[in-house]
Amino acid sequence: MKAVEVDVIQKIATDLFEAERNATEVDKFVDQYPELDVELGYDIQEALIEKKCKEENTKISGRKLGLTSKAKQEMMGVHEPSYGVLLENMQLNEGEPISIAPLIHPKIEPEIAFIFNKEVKGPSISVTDILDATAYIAPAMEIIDSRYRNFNFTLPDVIADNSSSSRYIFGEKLYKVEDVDLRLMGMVFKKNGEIIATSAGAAVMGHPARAVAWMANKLVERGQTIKPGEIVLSGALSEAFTIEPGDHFSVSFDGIGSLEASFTE
Ligand code: 0L1
Ligand code: MG
Repeated sequence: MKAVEVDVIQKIATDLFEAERNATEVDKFVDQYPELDVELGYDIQEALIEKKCKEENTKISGRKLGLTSKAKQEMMGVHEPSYGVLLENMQLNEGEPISIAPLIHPKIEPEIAFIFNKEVKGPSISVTDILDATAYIAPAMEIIDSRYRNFNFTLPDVIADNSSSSRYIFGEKLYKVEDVDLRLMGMVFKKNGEIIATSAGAAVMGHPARAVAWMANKLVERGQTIKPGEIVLSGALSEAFTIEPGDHFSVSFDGIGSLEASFTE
């Protein structure tokens, strides 16, 4: 890697780290750094995660998929999904009120959590390989919070920003993956008691495990794998909804129960 690239990686990672810490927005970087492509985006994401682990004294707990639905890809003008890293200090506990004060402009989306008990190492990972390595699944919600002004970014920008990761929560009760059909599994998402979205697992790349397989096959290009004990969030089954203080969201899935989250100032 050229010295100038190393400088760009560290500069953008530091700007994104500070933006999150101070809850301030930044402008997308691609205009300033035309060399910013998907690969450089993942280099920056890695540098950002390394910095967060060190300065926030936390550890990697898993991964997340982003931009997995065609609708979201079209909305954001991108042509492929992205992945990001989950850290232990991003996990929220079921039932605890969640303060949005430290966040910039948070949104919430319904997802499925996969909990792995075997390593998954690409290439050529299939849906079946993902299901075989999955110990449990659970209903989940992801709180995303892009550090970019008005969620305005390109694919390399959002990858650098750890795919807008902020917080995540999944149900304490875990379910065996073989007991459900993830593709056909229905989902109802409610805000303050009103239904705001309905969907099924197939909204995530035709099958939520296909999204996870895509990621496993991408990870190996960077010498990485999904590790036993890690959690992977599938990608959203609906659009993301803005969170306001006082909001209460619930997600219910056919066969794997439900999960609730309440937000405060
Ligand atoms: O988890 C997601 O799908 C978010 C990925 C990044 C796109 C966004 O911030 O909306
Ligand atoms: Mg998500």
